[in-house]
Amino acid sequence: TNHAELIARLPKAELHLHIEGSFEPEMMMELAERNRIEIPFKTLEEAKAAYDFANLQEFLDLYYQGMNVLRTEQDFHDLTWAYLLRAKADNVRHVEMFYDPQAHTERGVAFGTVTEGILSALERGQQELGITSELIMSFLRHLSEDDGFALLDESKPWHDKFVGVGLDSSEVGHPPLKFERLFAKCRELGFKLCLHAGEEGPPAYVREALLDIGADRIDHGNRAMEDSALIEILRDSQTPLTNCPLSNLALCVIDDLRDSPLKAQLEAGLLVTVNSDDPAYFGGYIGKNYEAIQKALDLTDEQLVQLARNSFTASFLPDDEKARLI
Ligand code: ES4
Ligand code: ZN
Repeated sequence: TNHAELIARLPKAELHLHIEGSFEPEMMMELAERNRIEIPFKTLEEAKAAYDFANLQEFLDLYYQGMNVLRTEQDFHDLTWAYLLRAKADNVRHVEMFYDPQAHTERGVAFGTVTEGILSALERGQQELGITSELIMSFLRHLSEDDGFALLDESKPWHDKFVGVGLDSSEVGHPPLKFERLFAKCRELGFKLCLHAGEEGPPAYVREALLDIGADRIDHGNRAMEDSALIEILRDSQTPLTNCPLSNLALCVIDDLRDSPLKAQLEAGLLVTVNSDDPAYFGGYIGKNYEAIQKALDLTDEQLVQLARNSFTASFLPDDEKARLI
C-alpha cells in the first residue's frame, strides 16, 4: 500500500511542538526587515547551512538567536498562524503547543505580547481551520527554579489559558528534581506536567520526571529504553512518550533513523506518539516525520494507525472528545 497516502489521510494530534521552532527562515528574514533587526543570514541558503547540529546545545544557540526577531503581538500571531496552516495540510486536528516565555521576557518582550499573539492565532485556527488546541507554558531548565516561580507568578492572569506546563532547553546538568517545588506548585494549580527527559539526559532523569515529579507526559524519553524496569513502569502507567524522529536525527540523539526506539516502544506496549518538535530547524512537519520513520523502521499500516490513535489517547482532550476524534 501507499504509506504516504495513509499518513496524509489519518487524523492526527500534535503533542510536541515548540512554536518558536516552527519559525521558517523565510519568515525570519521577513520579520527582520519589518522590525528593522539585523540577522546573521543574508540568504535562505546561508540560514539552512547553519542548521547542521552536533547536539542539542548547538541547536538551542541558534533557536534562541532566531527568535530574537519576534517582537510584536502580530509577529507571534503570524508565526502561530503559519504553523497552523502547515498542520492543516498534514491533517492535524488537535495541537498541544509549547512556548518559551522566558526566552522572550528576558530580552524585553512582554509576557502578554507573546501570549496574546499566540492565543489569538489558536482561536483563529479553531474558527477557520477547525483545529482544536491547547497551550503549554514551558520553563527553561537552564534557568533557576526561582526564575520559574517568577514566570508562574507573572503568568497568573492567563493561568486559565494553559492546559499544562513544560520543561525544556539544555537537559544534561539540569535534572527534573532541580524544579521539584515548582512542579509541585503547578500540580496544585491543576496544570498537566510535561517534562522533556531522556533526550540527551540519562534514564535517571526519566525516572525523576515520572516518579518524583509525577509527569503526565514524557517528552522524547528515548533513553528510558536503557532501563528495563522503567520500561515496565511506562507500560503499566501508559504514560505518553512524545517521540520526535527528525529531531532525534538532526540533534544526533540517534545516528540513523533506523536506530529510533519508536518501533521497540510500540512493540513493548508503550503509549508513544510521533511529533515534529522544531520543524523549521529539523527538516519537516508532522507528516514528514511519520513518513520518514515509517520508511526507516518499515512500520506497518496497523502501526501507523496505532500511532495516530495514540496521539489522541495521549492528548489532554476530555475523553468524549477523544472518542469523537479517534
Ligand atoms: C527543544 Cl529539541 C528540544 N529539546 C529541548 N528543549 C527544546 N526547546 C526547543 N526545542
Ligand atoms: Zn522539544
